[in-house]
Amino acid sequence: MKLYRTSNGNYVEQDGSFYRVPERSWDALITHRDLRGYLSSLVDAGDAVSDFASARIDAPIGSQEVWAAGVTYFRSRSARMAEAKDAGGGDFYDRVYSAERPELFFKGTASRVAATGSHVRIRSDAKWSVPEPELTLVVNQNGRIIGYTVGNDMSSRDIEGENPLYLPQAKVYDRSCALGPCILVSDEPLPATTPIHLEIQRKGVTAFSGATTLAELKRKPAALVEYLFRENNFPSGAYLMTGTGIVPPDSFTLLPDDRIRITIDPIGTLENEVVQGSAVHQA
Ligand code: DO4
Ligand code: MG
Repeated sequence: MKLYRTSNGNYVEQDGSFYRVPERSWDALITHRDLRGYLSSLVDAGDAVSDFASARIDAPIGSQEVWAAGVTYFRSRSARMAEAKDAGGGDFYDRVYSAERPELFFKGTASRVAATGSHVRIRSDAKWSVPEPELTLVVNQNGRIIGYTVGNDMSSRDIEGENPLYLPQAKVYDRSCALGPCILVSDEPLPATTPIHLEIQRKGVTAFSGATTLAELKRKPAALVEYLFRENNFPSGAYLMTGTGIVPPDSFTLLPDDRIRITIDPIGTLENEVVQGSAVHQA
């Protein structure tokens, strides 16, 4: 079952049919004591609607904070070590990859998050920008994973590589995060075979494509959530991006008008166009 937040309100989708969700508060849905049961009852009532197609899909987020885990794939560890070598920071990434405590950082709130079909941004003071395609956990107020969405942790690699202490500037800025298109509502862990695909189109041609699977994710999603909820309360729940396993070659940087497509099969495709500068602040 997939849950969508749209300009017409919330919908649940099952097997290609859409049903209206009377509960309009996204926070109330994420903190519902039995979200799956509630949505199933709407599907079972059988009142499919046809107006979903005319709605704009919004980012599936309310007042939740978005956090991110880093260096959870070997590919990410190697890329960060290389980019931070001159700054003497390479060793940190190696150490955090194998440490018991994961790297977790704050990524943003709804105002910085782009929906599918809207724009993500690259910084004007960055020369080396990449998307990071990441399975994103939807976690309720009790620390229980209730679903999954597709995430893009936009990153400025030159700023991050110059000094690891610049990480918040490399990672957190307007439209530096995209989530969507929906939440796959499920209490079950996703299989290790779950594929994650990234494709970047430039002027209609594929400029980069890559893939990984959850088998390459070094840490268990539940263990990442356990660390996030240590000493932190999230009364409306939280989103936790699980890190990237796909890093384009060092010669690659995003450019304005590039189209980024991230697909995680049981969830869907998150698609965004890239802009630079302040022209598009909120679409
Ligand atoms: O340590 C820097 C960020 C790592 C990250 O965002 C990732 O591995 O996905
Ligand atoms: Mg990342």
